[in-house]
Amino acid sequence: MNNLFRRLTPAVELGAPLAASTQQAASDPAQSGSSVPLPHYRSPFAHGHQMKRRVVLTSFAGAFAAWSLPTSAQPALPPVQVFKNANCGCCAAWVAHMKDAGFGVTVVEVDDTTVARRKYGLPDRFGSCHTAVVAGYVVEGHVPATDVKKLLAMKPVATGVAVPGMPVGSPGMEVGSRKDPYQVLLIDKQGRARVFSDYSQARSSS
Ligand SMILES: [Cu+2]
Repeated sequence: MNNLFRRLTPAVELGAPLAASTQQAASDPAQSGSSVPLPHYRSPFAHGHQMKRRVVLTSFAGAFAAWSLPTSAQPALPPVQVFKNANCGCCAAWVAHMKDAGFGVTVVEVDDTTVARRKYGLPDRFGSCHTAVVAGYVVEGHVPATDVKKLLAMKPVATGVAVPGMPVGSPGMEVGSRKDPYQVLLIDKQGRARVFSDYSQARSSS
């Protein structure tokens, strides 16, 4: 974003029209930072705040155009590989939850997810119904996508995160409005756990 912003600035200073500057960014992957074409974009500032100066207007337009790229074009989310049993319904629901959150998910159907869990070094006591791998981390069980994004942002030295068991109300384990308390655990390389996110405020209504 900063690079794009900086690269657009010279054109702004030369007084390049807004449309030309924006199209240039769109047609040049190196400028836009992506091979996906930018959608036609109109800055809300053009109408909302009636900024007089083209310099400001064009700079914001460039920044917002890059920011408003489709999710698939954003470099932030690495692919997720999920090991699950073909008959696991709540696993499929969690996969859908991750896709809804913008992750690209590859599913590997296996008879026993324990094999993958052990292969990637997550102790069985933190086990759940499916094991996922993303950016070198294990994501075990019904971990909310927001916590996976938090993990990817924090980049801790760890094996991964886990929601042991299958708590009702966690993503993919919805049963009506019932929400049982649970915690997302961060598992370090020695197999020790600490609380990564606490959903114990959740209340069971049944
Ligand atoms: Cu499950």
